[in-house]
Amino acid sequence: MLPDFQTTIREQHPEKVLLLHHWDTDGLASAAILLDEFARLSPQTEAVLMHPTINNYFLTTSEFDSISRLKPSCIVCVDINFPLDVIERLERITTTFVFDHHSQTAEIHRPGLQSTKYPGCSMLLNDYVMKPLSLVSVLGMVGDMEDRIKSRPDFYPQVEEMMKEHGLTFDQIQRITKRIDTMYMVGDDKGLEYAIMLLRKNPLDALTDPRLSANEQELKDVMAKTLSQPLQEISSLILYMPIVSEYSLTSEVTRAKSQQYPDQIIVTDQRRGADATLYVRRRTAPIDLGCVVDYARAKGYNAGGKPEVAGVVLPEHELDAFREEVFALLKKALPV
Ligand SMILES: [Mn+2]
Repeated sequence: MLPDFQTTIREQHPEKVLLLHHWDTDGLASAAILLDEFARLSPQTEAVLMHPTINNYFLTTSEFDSISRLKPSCIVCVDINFPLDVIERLERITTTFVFDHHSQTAEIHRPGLQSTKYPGCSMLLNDYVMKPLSLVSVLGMVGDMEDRIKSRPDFYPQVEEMMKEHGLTFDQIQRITKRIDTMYMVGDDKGLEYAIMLLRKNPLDALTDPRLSANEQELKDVMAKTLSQPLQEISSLILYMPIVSEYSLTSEVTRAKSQQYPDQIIVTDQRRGADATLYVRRRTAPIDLGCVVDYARAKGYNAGGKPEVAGVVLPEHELDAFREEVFALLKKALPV
């Protein structure tokens, strides 16, 4: 029997819990829900927030070392599709719970809850803790799915319910997620915790928060300049664009381009020091991008995603060769 998360918190009142969360809106909303849960079930428990280095879907040796030194009673991972070996290494430190909706964690059968049925981890957690629906719980799935959430008859009614309750349009809800996402995009590590606290207090504050406004302003010109670049046509179904910026733009640029070209597969990449990130996203193209994740992992790279998106982190000097391999892989997997 796997240990039950709520029972563990409620009955054992762990002294210190490490909460490892993803850096996007879904990860931050999920962390906010869990912090509320700790406060409710075991107020004496100290919850320590931590996230992997932005863009890394793994932990570095020094991050593992600081986790060991922290001596947490248990670890909770939310919305990060860590490879199994990372989870196993965490389990060697202490009991680890995993709450996730990514396909890479779907079959790992760990304490917590893993289910790909959910379009957002925040919604998965909301159901898990059996709380009444909240704005925070729908924000994660709007952040992850954007307007595609409208085509989920099993989950869009929950978004509509929150729109009604808070007098918001869908665009305003989406705007909250976009503004929250600026924190990781500008690389503001401390700001992630600030955003979690803002979500716990009142997610509507995100619409006017000055710190988020400053981020948004900062990113506006960079994004516009990047998005105005032409895409390179690799084939009729594959479009590619390299991104050059000091900010993390791959995910956001790829989303925007995918919206603009819904029938094509968008491939982007960005170099950051010794590493590079490669992103692939599709909307209607009949392909499960898990094939890119599997391929990258077989090469020893860190990779994760869902059927419609794949993200890979790899050594910068291997990017050019790997990108060509991804193009070949996509061409082979697509129907002619
Ligand atoms: Mn997510």
